[in-house]
Amino acid sequence: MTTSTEKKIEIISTERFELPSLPYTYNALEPFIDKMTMEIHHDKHHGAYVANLNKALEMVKDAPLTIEEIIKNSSNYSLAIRNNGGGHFNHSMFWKLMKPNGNGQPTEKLAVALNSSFGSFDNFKSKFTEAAMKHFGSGWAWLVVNNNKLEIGTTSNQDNPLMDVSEFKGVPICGLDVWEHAYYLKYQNRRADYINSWWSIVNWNEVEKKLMNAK
Ligand code: MN3
Repeated sequence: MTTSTEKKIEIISTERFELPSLPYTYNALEPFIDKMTMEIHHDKHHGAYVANLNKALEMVKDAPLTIEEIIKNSSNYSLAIRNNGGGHFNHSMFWKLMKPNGNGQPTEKLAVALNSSFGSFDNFKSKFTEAAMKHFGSGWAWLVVNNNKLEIGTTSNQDNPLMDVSEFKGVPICGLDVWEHAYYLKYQNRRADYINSWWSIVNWNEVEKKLMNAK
């Protein structure tokens, strides 16, 4: 017990944050998201957020050990920590929010919550799609729990609704990366086609799990 605790602290203090592995292979989300996009997005983009976050944290004395603490208190930190910490947090969540061979339908408890907030699953999808389409430039579209209600909104760059600096707030239970790096190789400028494809690979079990945890 003591040994494993010591070991854990040692790992955190020397390496801070690590790039998590994808929960599936690079080509698992094809044809909706192609292998090369996943390789570059995960290894290069997410990899760079982790490396740059660790570098920026070297300057911080007594930085928190969890990414959640850093995100929630982002006003205390530099812009580099806000951007790269957000990048690490958002992408770690994003990979798990997708899965191969999804059936496109929400799980039971989630469907009830979506129906009660948005009238129907289709209405939720069209409102979320609209928010993701209308977001200008780089950022994320989110489904959040805020004061026990489900809400849709967006953030710019790598901001997250949990950040104290974010205008749109809540506990995110689903999120879509609308940076061009997420879709440009396959979809070029066609963000609408990317969003439409993404609905086929949403991991609704994960969204429901996050909904239950947020309550
Ligand atoms: Mn991205």
